[in-house]
Amino acid sequence: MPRTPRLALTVPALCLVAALAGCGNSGGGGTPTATPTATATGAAIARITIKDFTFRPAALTVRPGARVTVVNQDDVAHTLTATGSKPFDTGSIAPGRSATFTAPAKPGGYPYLCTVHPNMKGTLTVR
Ligand SMILES: [Cu+2]
Repeated sequence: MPRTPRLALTVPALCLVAALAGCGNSGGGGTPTATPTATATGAAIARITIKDFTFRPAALTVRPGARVTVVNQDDVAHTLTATGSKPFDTGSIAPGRSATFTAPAKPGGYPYLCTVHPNMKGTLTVR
């Protein structure tokens, strides 16, 4: 069969590529595309990682109303809960999962802790 149209091969190949791209988007809720930075001053997305019962970084400065993603890399659940009137609180974050909260609009220092392990502490600074 010398006359097999080439299209028959290229079209399914394109479909496969599209399927793979879609798959990467919805697969397992894994890694955000944001580059990890220790301090996120002025950045739209800030990030705090919990590992070995420690908030990293323990002190982070963000803009008012910034979105802060908290990633739990431990094998137990943690929370990131502001003290006092709780202007932010992720609730329980399961092992290997992440949560996002919105930083307060009012500039200042906001101490927080893990309600499960109150010895875990950190401070979010808004300015
Ligand atoms: Cu904890």
